[in-house]
Formats: sequence, structure tokens, C-alpha cells
Amino acid sequence: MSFRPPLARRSAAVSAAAVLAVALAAGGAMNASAATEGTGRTTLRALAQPTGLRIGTAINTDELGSNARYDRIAARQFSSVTPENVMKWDAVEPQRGQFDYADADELIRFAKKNHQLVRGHTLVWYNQLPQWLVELGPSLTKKQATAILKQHVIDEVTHFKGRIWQWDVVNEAFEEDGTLRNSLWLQKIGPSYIEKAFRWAHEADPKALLFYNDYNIEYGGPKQDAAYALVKGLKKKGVPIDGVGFQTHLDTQYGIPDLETTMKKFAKLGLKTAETEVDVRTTLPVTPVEQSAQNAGYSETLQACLLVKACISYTVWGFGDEYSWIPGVFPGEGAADLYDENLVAKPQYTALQTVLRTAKGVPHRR
Ligand code: 9MR
Repeated sequence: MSFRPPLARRSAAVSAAAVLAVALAAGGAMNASAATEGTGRTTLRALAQPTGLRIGTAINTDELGSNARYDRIAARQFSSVTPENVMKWDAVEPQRGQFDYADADELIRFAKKNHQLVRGHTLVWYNQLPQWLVELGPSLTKKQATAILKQHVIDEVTHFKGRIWQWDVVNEAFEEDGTLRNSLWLQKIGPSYIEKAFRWAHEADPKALLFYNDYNIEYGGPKQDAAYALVKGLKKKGVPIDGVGFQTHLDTQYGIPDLETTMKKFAKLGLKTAETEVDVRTTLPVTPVEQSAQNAGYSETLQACLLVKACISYTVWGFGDEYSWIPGVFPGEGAADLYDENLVAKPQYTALQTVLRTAKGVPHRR
């Protein structure tokens, strides 16, 4: 998995001079851990509430219920949650026919208690498949693979029926060059697995909003073009798709994508949009100029969402650096989240508050 944006857009990086000017104006060296977490009416969810925009986070269920500070932040600051791993196929059906929804159910309970909506993540993906399926995969016929995938989608959506706001039905179906990823599903079923998955999910829970979700489609290039062509085609055929999720895993070295323009383009197809997995990584240790670029990464992507009425949720991929997936995948990089290793709010957090304070008067969304 590369998570690097297409070359063509790298020149769109925030101008280094502009970033430096901001850093200098802010008094030179910025303290990376200095930010005051909002309480009461200044939490992220409270500031966003008048706009109808949901501010979400991915949740690491290992922490939930065992780390009081983690629970408190998750409950107070966010109005939507996404399970980081526990709704993935390897988690919910570790042995064939043996289901384990315990962790995901616990998250659903947490969300209900805290008046949060849930983004379901994810039904059809090439990754995090259970071992039994990885082993069985190569021998499957088209008919068998279709039956297995259908059963999975129907079982899981039915289990959570009425409790999921948005489902990431199909996740990361494209390669960087815009060709369909050579997943088990493409190999065995062909490209129609995508529309089938949306139809099955809709059949099982007609009220859930159904999303196609991917990374690097925030930047112009063949992957974004392919995703656009896909969802345009699905809409034209009457396939029940409601939205497109832009994961938005950013890195300060590649700059900030123009999500306002991009989301408006997708919205014109009659789709909702969401930023589903926002984080902004950088090389460590974080210098003042990188800190400033990270702040800009968060604030510009949130501002883009506020400027696009179709954008209904802005979700960060975890809120604490301690639990981030980044250091394991990009050695030497990190500090991508809103809170540091001790769950102390960072300037990125303040940057989001600042944008939300400007939101008065933006069109309301639901
Ligand atoms: O954050 C997730 C991490 O804990 C898992 O090990 C990883 C396995 O692939 O998946 C991470 O979440 C991914 C998400 O499900 C889809 N988009 C990319 C995310 C980061 O890899």
C-alpha cells in the first residue's frame, strides 16, 4: 500500500515560504504539545453541531473501556465513530460460519450512549480477510465466490441493521494507475462484484447510506478519474450508492489536495461525500514548519468539507498518536493525530476548533 499521492499533484504542496511565514508570525518555534482541549460548548462536536456536520473518529476498541482518558475524549469530542478494525471480515468471521461481533457491538453501545452515529467499515475489501478465506480463495469458482461474498455482506449488514449511518461497502478497489485492484473479488467475480455488493447491502438495510471509500482519490490523477467513472456509472445504472469517502491520509511532504473542488465534482453526480480517515503525518521529530503544515492539513481539509454541502462527515483516523497505524507502516514518520502519546491535545486540535468557529451560516447538512 503506498498512500503516496500521484506525482502530478506534489507541486500543489503548501508553499514552504507561506508555511514559514505563518510559523514565524506565530513567534518562531511552536510548542507541538501546546493546545487547550475544548470542553462544554468548545468541544469539536459542539462547535460543529449547528452545521449538522458530524465530526468523527476511528475507535481502537482495545482502549475502549480500559483507558478512561481515551473514553472521555472519544465521547466528548466526537459525534460519530468508526471501528478501526472490528467490523472487518477477519474480525467478524474468524472461522468459517463462526461469527464474533462482540467488540463491534460494544462500540455500537458506546456510540448509542454518547449520541454518536456509526460509520460501518468495511464490507468488501482485499485486505484483512480471514485466514480460512485466504486459503480457500484460489480454489473458488465464480459462483462460490459470489455466494460467499453475498452471504458476508448480507450477514453483517443484517446484524447491524438500523444501527449504521454510513457503510463503507467497497473499500480501495483501485490501483494508483486507475486499474481495478487485482483482489480475490476481481479475480473470481469480475468487476461486477462492486455493484453486486451495493445491491446486497441495500437489500439488507435500505436505510443505511452506502459509500465507496478510497485513499489518494483526493488528488487529481488516474485513480480519482477511475473512482469518478465508477460511481458515475453506478448512479447511471441505478445501483444504490449514496456517497464517496475520501480517506484523506495526508503527509506534509506531498501537500494538501483541493478537496473542495473534488468533492463538489462528485457531489454533482447526486452523491454525498465524506472525509473518512483523516490524518496528517510528517517526518519525526516535528519541526515548527512541519507542525504548521500539519495544522494547515487539518484545517484546510475541514474547511473544504464545510464548503461542500454534500460533505456530511469529517472523520479522523484515530485521535491519539500512541495508537496510530502510521509508525508501523512509515518508519520515521508519525505525529499524525490531534492528540500526542499522552492524549494531550496538539495544535492540530486547535486548528480544527478555529475552522469550526467560522462555520456559522454554512448550509446545514444532515
Ligand atoms: O488503522 C488500521 C490498522 O490498525 C490495521 O492494521 C490496518 C490493516 O490494513 O488497517 C488500518 O486501517 C486502514 C483502513 O481500514 C482502510 N484505509 C487505510 C487505513 C490505514 O491503513
